[in-house]
Amino acid sequence: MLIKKPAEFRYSEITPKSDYQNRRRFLASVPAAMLAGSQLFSPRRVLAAKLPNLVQSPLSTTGEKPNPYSDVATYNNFYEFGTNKDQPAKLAQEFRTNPWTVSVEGEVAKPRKFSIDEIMKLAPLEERIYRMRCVEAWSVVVPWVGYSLSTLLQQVAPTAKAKFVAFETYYNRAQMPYARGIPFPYVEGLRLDEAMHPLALLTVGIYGETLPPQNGAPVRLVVPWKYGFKSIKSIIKIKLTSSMPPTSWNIINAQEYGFYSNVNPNVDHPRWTQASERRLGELRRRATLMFNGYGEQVADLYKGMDLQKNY
Ligand SMILES: Nc1nc2c(c(=O)[nH]1)N[C@H]1C(S)=C(S)[C@@H](COP(=O)(O)O)O[C@H]1N2
Ligand SMILES: [Mo]
Repeated sequence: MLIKKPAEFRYSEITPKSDYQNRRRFLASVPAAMLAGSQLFSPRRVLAAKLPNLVQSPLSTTGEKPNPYSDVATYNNFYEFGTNKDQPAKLAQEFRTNPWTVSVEGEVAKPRKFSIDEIMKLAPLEERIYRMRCVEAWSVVVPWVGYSLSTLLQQVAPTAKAKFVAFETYYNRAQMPYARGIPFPYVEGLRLDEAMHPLALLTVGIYGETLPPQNGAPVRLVVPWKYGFKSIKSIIKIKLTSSMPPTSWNIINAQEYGFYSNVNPNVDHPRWTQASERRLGELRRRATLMFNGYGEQVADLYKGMDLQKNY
């Protein structure tokens, strides 16, 4: 059998789909003699490559049809690569996501740096179909690939002092010359019990492939019951803390973006309604669901809290 087992899978060795396609196109146009000894084709970037041995997760949202790949990979918020939705798909293509290390540190007994290969191998990769609802009132359904963030956090043994989890995105002006609009690096945070909830997904792929750069390669968070901005991309640091960490959108405008940012049709954004949304590819607006439809699983996390105040 030629099928690679997960244990042999190397993020650093997979052939990027686009390199492969470019190579075929290029090879067809160049005389063979010119290619001898050429280093042109050693894959230095990973744009998207097939992930082996995916497990279908029972935590998928049932009955929802995923949007086409093109919706998910061309309509993005990733301010490191421009503030317009169509910019990341164009401007993130040279983003180097290999080698990549995620440091997990802070209030933990066993702080540790994980290479991206270690992250990919830590647990069986699951396909989970989740809704994502942006604070800007558009939504999308995506077959994400990953495993529960709790699996990673358990590896480092959080101490009794750990109450929150702070996340940080890689930032390098040289690679991100179009970064605009918000302070960088991008930071986000969750309460520890939110981060440990099985629905919080440490995400390494979409549609059975590695994440394309514009969707937050090589590793991002997806927190399906919160507005999209909580789902931080291209993570390099995860720090467990005793106090509530700062979050990028809250730093810029605390009136409009709170720490919790749970999807809530009853609490409007000061400048627009959160009661409805537009699913990419649809014309008629849909009613937005409390906790984005994940209330049965997550409402207990917020028992007794005033969600008008803790928005
Ligand atoms: N580092 C970083 N992460 C980010 C953002 C960003 O600008 N930078 N945008 C957020 C917002 S506002 C949304 S809606 C989602 C979009 O994820 P998607 O492009 O995969 O749909 O990413 C979130 N994560
Ligand atoms: Mo968003």
